[in-house]
Amino acid sequence: MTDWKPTACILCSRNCGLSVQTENGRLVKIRGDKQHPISAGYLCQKATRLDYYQNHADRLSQPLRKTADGSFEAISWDTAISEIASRLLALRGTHGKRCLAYYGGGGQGNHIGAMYASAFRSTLGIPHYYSALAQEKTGDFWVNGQLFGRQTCHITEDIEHSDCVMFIGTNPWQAHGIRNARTALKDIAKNPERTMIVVDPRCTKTAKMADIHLQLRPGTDAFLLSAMLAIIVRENLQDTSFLDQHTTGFSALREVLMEVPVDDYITRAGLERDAVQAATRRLATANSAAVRVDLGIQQSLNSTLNSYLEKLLFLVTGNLGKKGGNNFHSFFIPLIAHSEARGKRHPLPKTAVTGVPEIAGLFPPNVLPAEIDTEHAARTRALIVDSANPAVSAADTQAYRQAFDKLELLVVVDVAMSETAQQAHYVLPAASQFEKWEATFFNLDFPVNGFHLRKPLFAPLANTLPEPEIYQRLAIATGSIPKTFPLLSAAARLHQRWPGLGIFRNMLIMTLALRPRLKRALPFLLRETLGQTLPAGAAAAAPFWGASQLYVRRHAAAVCRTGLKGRGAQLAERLFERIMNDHSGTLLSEHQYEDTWSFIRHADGKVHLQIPEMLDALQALRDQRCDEQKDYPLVLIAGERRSFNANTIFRDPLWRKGDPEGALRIHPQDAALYHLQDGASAICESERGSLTVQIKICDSVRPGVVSLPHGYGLDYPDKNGKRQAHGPQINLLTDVKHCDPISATPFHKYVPVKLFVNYQ
Ligand SMILES: Nc1nc2c(c(=O)[nH]1)N[C@H]1C(S)=C(S)[C@@H](COP(=O)(O)OP(=O)(O)OC[C@H]3O[C@@H](n4cnc5c(=O)[nH]c(N)nc54)[C@H](O)[C@@H]3O)O[C@H]1N2
Ligand SMILES: Nc1nc2c(c(=O)[nH]1)N[C@H]1C(S)=C(S)[C@@H](COP(=O)(O)OP(=O)(O)OC[C@H]3O[C@@H](n4cnc5c(=O)[nH]c(N)nc54)[C@H](O)[C@@H]3O)O[C@H]1N2
Ligand code: SF4
Ligand SMILES: [Mo]
Repeated sequence: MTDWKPTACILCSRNCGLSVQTENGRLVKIRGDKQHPISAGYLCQKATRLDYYQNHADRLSQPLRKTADGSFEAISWDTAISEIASRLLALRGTHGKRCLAYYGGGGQGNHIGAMYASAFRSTLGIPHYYSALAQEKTGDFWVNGQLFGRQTCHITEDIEHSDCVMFIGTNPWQAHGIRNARTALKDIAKNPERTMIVVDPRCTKTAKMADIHLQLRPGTDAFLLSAMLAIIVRENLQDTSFLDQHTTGFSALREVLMEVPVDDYITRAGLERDAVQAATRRLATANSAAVRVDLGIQQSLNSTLNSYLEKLLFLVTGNLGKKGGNNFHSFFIPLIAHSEARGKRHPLPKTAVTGVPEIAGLFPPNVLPAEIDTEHAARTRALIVDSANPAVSAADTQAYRQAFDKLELLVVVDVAMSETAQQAHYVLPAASQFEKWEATFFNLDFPVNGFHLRKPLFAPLANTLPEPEIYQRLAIATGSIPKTFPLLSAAARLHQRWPGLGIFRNMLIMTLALRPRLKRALPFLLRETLGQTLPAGAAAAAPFWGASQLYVRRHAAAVCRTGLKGRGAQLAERLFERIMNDHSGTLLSEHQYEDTWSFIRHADGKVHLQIPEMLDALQALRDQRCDEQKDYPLVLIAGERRSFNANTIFRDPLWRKGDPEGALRIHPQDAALYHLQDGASAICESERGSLTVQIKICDSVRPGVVSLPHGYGLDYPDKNGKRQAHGPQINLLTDVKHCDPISATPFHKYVPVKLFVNYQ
């Protein structure tokens, strides 16, 4: 047994700080790290079983190459890198770079590698970047771009200080997503002065704690939210002085809202007027209110419109830019970009075959199969997948499987033999997140934001490499970057002796001015130069030196409020030093609420409420029918977060303490209607496919609604090495075509299905 060591949980975007004891390569004791600047000792039940991620029978321990008979053979790293590089170059040479694509880029806790993958993409010229984020949040990012001027203007919620919190389509008790969720929820629930409103078709643990639970029909949020906004303007509950001072376009919006048939929409949502009115008045009259949303509206019908309407709720009521309201936050490393056309020479990037536009620098997984599985000359022929398992986690498993078979080159970088890896031509084994320097870029907090650079707990499993090394080798082998940077390396050594003189910084500025193309290779360049002067093995963290310089340029006053002194480059050096030395994580910045306005990127500094596409969509709601489909009378919520699921991060089914089958939840009324007993096996069928499920009767779902967890259905070798799947692989039921018209995000939370007894 060793001392307690700091690290972080890698299972959700909160990345709580952990304090762990290790023994013989195992995580044996895990508790919350009180020193962590954001989570301060918090953790949930999933984190204590992290050793099932670190140690299991499916870990990869050598590079693999697919043979002619479909099996894998072990090869050396040198062979793997040089063969992959030459195949990428050959495909690019014959078909142009448009045939290249990349999917993934960091899961819930491993984003250092993503920075290097991004540099690899831009130096080699891979134009298509697909990400799970474009399976959930691109509608939201698109709306942010319209409202606030850039798709990178990202909103957070000051839940802890809020008098009234509205959760729409999210279950923070299970899914978290907000700081120390369970503590925050309990605090609201026990304080009679504070109100919690929950909008969810299921009576979740969060909904049970709410003052008002609006248990709407799935997929009808656009009706409910527009009815609430219409009540606000009809009852004159809007914050007029806020709207005058900070927004444009309210009168056009108001006109459309005045036309909303409130009672009809509330009925369509399956709700009562009194409850909706009470919730609306409470939200609009609270001293402070914050709206927090997630997949329940982002992966359901009208998802981009939903993202517009939920933001209008806090905008029209004047709850942006104040304590207890919604605010923008800083990014230490930007997770997303802003996609727009810049003149004729730089049109908005689109996918080569389906012509779907990029949003926030990302393309949607829902179109990838169509980009590959076609005879189109510009089709995708080579794909690199890293830290993702789209063969099961993207919509439409069948379409994905078939498309992957058509690829001329599929390379998977993973720690485990995922379903996607099983289809690959090359599998590259990465060191796990506890075997390398790592960090998360989900630093989305405001007013106080933090960053946690984690030291490895273990040596890498033999023959695995951290991603920065993998991408640097690939970049060198494809001739995309130089092997060494002698002048900058010399400057880095001088910087190590005299950090105050700015020698490295000045040399870097000069080098980039002379060779601007090297900007694309910046992470590689910093790792190879400054990185070599950092404490043992921490070279991959060198880009955070550059990030500190940029962060300080924009947020100096907020950085100083965390206790650091100095200005400009000197302050940046101190921030970087603190990041390198505080192994439990460190504060980045402490903003003031009024700083929110400086994040808006429209030239007039205002929020532009009038978005023509959204006002059209709002008006078109009137004619939208949400009737039941006769052949598939139930709505399946495909992808619930439960106590023991965590995306596809755990492969060993033993990690689950309960719910081994990932049961389908169904209301007693529906169970009786379809003759289904508790615990029985049933067939769940959609237009796209079918699955065997286990029935769990419970009254937490609305009648007509059933629910399955995501992250199940992964195969895992049994004692004899035979692979067996565990639980439902829900994306066998979803269809790539079933998605939002603007962002192409899937409707995972609205899958029409039927159920019948499984007699087998
Ligand atoms: N335990 C656990 N936690 C996780 C994860 C995990 O796998 N397991 N994954 C992480 C990830 S990647 C993400 S993105 C987040 C997601 O976090 P959440 O979005 O909070 O989680 P979900 O359970 O997918 O969906 C939230 C709620 O939406 C409701 N819902 C379904 N349909 C509708 C609808 O039509 N309208 C409304 N208003 N609500 C609806 C569901 O009943 C559910 O309670 O969770 C993160 N945290
Ligand atoms: N039907 C339905 N589908 C869904 C959802 C849903 O609610 N319903 N939710 C969606 C959402 S919100 C998300 S975020 C996605 C998540 O799905 P994915 O984007 O596929 O992400 P993960 O499941 O987190 O992928 C994890 C992969 O990363 C690997 N990995 C772990 N650590 C490392 C590492 O250090 N390096 C590398 N290279 N690999 C590593 C794991 O072994 C695993 O194969 O699923 C989506 N799919
Ligand atoms: S809240 Fe998320 S990051 Fe924190 S312990 Fe639970 S799963 Fe891990
Ligand atoms: Mo997600």
